[in-house]
This record gives sequence, C-alpha cells and structure tokens, in this order.
Amino acid sequence: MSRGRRRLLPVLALLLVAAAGPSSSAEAELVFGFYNATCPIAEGVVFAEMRAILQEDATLAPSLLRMHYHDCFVQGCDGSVMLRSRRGTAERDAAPNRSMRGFDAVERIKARLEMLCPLTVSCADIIAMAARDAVHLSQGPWYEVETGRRDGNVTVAEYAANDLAPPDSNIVDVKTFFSVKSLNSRDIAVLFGSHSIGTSHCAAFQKRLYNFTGAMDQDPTLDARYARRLRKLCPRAGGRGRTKVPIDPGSGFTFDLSYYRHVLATGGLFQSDGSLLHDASTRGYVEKMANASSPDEYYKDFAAAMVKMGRTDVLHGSQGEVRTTCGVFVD
Ligand code: HEM
Ligand SMILES: *[C@@H]1O[C@H](CO)[C@@H](O)[C@H](O)[C@H]1NC(C)=O
Ligand SMILES: *[C@@H]1O[C@H](CO)[C@@H](O)[C@H](O)[C@H]1NC(C)=O
Ligand SMILES: *[C@@H]1O[C@H](CO)[C@@H](O)[C@H](O)[C@H]1NC(C)=O
Ligand SMILES: *[C@@H]1O[C@H](CO)[C@@H](O)[C@H](O)[C@H]1NC(C)=O
Ligand SMILES: CC(=O)N[C@H]1CO[C@H](CO)[C@@H](O)[C@@H]1O
Repeated sequence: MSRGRRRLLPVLALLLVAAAGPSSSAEAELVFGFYNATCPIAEGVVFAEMRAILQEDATLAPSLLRMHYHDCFVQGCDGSVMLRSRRGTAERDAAPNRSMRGFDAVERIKARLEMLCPLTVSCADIIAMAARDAVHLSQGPWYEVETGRRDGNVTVAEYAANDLAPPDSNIVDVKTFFSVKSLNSRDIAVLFGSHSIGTSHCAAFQKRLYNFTGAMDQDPTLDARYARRLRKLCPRAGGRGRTKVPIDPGSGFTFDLSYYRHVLATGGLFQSDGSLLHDASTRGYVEKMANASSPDEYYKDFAAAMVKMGRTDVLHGSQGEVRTTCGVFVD
C-alpha cells in the first residue's frame, strides 16, 4: 500500500468513529480489582511470574510493555495480539510485529493462572498487568491496572499495519494515529516515555542516518555526535539486521526520565520520538520532564495515560471470551 494511502486510513477511521457518536472506549466497563472475588490471587500470580520471567531474561520487560500498546492499538485491548495464523495473516505476522517478543511469557503466566483459576482471567488483562509489572520491575512506578477485559478471537494482519504509527512518523501523523484511539497530545508525550526502556533494530531508524530525503543525506534534526555513534552501531549495509541498540542509551533498562533528556538533547532514536519537539504542547512536556528533579509527577501522568490506553475498545461483560490458551490458531 502506498505511504499516502496508509496515512489516510486513520483519518477515515477517525471520521467513522466521530460519525458513530461516543467511542466505545468511553463506555468501557473496566474496574480496579475485577478478579477480587473470582480469582483474588490473579495480580499476585502475574507479578510473581513476571519477576521469575525477568530474572531469566531482563530484556523481556520492555517487550511486554510494548505488547500492551500493540494489543490496545490494534482492534482494542482484546488479547488478539497473541492469536496465531497458519496462513500468516494474524496481527503478529504484520511488519510492526516482526520485532515483538514475550509471547511465551504471556503463555506461561496464562498457564499458571489456568491451574489456579481456570477460565477466569483473560489474556488481555494478563497483558495489561504484565506491562504494569514490567514497568515496576524496571524501577518504574507501580500503578493500579483496571481489569475486566475479555478476549477477541479475530486477528487481521492489515489492522496492525494500519493502526500502528511507523517510526518515521512526524508529529501530525502521530497525533492522527493516537486521536483515532481517543488519546491526545499529552497522552502521546507521556506514553512515549515508555521508550525509556528497550531496544530497537537498526532498520527502524536507518533512513535517518543514510538516506533521509532520498538524497543520501542525514536527518538534520538528529544530533551529529549521536548520529555518528548510531552509524557505527548500524553500518549502511545493515549487517545481518540483528543488531539492536537501546532506544534511551545509557539507561535502556531503567524506567526513568532520561528518555526526555535524550530526546531534547539529540532528537531521539526514531523520527517519531524527535517529533515530540515539533509541537508546542508535546515539546513543553518533554522540556518539563527533562528538567524535573523528581519523577513523581511523571509517574502519576504515566499511570493515568496507561489506564486510559488500557480502555481502548475493550470487550467486557458477555462480549468475547476467556480462553485456556492465548495464542490459539484462528486458521
Ligand atoms: C508513534 C508511536 C510509536 C512508534 C512509532 C514506536 C516505534 C517503536 C519501534 C520501531 C520500536 C523498536 C522495535 C524493534 O525494532 O525492536 C519500539 C520499541 C518499543 N516501544 Fe514503541 N513506538 C511507539 C509507541 C509506543 C508506546 C505508546 C509504547 C508503550 C506504551 C511503546 C513501547 C515500546 C517499548 C517498551 C519498546 C521496546 C521493546 C523491546 O525492547 O522489546 N511504544 N517502538
Ligand atoms: C477490589 O479490592 C480493592 C482493594 O480492596 C478495591 O479497591 C476495589 O475497588 C475492589 N474492586 C472490586 C471490583 O471489588
Ligand atoms: C535512497 O532513497 C531513494 C528515494 O527513496 C531511493 O530511490 C534510493 O534507492 C535510496 N538509496 C539507497 C542506497 O538506499
Ligand atoms: C528545560 O531546559 C531546557 C534546556 O536546558 C530549557 O530550554 C527549557 O526552558 C527548560 N524548561 C523548563 C520548563 O524549565
Ligand atoms: C468468536 O467469539 C464469538 C463471541 O464473541 C463467538 O460467537 C464465535 O463463535 C467465536 N468464533 C470462534 C472462531 O471461536
Ligand atoms: C513473533 C512473530 O510471530 N513474528 C512474526 C512477525 O511477522 C513475520 C513475517 O510475517 C513472521 O515470520 C514472524 O513469525
């Protein structure tokens, strides 16, 4: 699909949502402690499993945080990010998902919960709780997660390609993709702080280094010293494409404010990170958090934005289902 058409899709979706009246996220019926009565140990089990999982592989923390974002943006937070297709047509087969990890971790948590509370805790809720625990176990805040999501059984690869902003997005594109999900400029500035943890393959930002406008040039908004470092890590030929670099160099596994300092000083790793500087309101937030002496205010904002993102087009009540396995084959 051409770039132009791809960018139009969210705009069309936005018009449809506007025409249909209040978005379903406004009617979501999630609560804190949905499993209080039916599986009171649910949150504790997820946390204990997450701690064990991250002890074995600490690099899965950012992957599980990212999974919640991908789950929520593609067809709502309905666990469909986990579904599998033998024909390669599931969300997780789409280009933005190629670098996703953590599917086995979710399945491991699910298996444990099936032993303790069969057919009770949805995959979508497990992903939301795991994302929260991943942040907390990366020295970030702990916040209450709303629960009560049910799982969808539909997955369409094209939705992932259409609903997830590509890393070369400018701020106008980013705002379009997020407003379709009822998330505003402030939510964008706050949620992007998730890039305080985790890594990226060179492919996601290589164009900025070698062929920005198609004239074999470099992105002028990228700090020259940082660009030089990135060119060393990611040579033009791309190697075997497996190299990963921290999105927030220097503190890539600690959930902190250094992401904002990094973006302000260098223009960030992805164009979409740097794009925060090209809009007065998002830039204001970056500057504020880059200068903040304590992360407390950011932690509060982050918790609120995650709860809001976690309400995106959820299934609840008798909608959807609760499965025994998250990654079932749909075809
Ligand atoms: C315009 C929006 C966004 C874009 C373009 C974007 C793009 C990307 C890209 C390209 C990667 C690297 C993938 C790879 O090559 O391995 C990445 C990683 C990551 N993203 Fe985002 N992202 C966006 C928003 C978000 C949001 C809203 C969150 C969380 C709420 C998030 C959390 C993460 C995390 C934690 C990682 C690290 C994953 C890992 O280390 O496995 N991102 N993102
Ligand atoms: C579950 O228990 C917590 C802590 O007591 C409480 O804050 C929350 O409102 C309860 N939720 C439900 C749905 O009962
Ligand atoms: C640089 O970008 C232009 C325009 O997108 C493209 O035609 C050209 O093949 C690219 N060159 C290299 C070496 O990637
Ligand atoms: C934060 O620091 C930057 C650069 O050091 C400065 O330009 C900006 O005005 C500061 N913002 C606030 C809110 O203090
Ligand atoms: C998907 O879930 C709906 C209920 O939400 C159910 O009616 C339908 O039979 C399910 N389809 C499959 C293939 O499981
Ligand atoms: C983890 C995962 O399922 N990755 C898939 C992403 O998409 C590619 C290309 O379709 C698949 O080959 C991967 O298996």
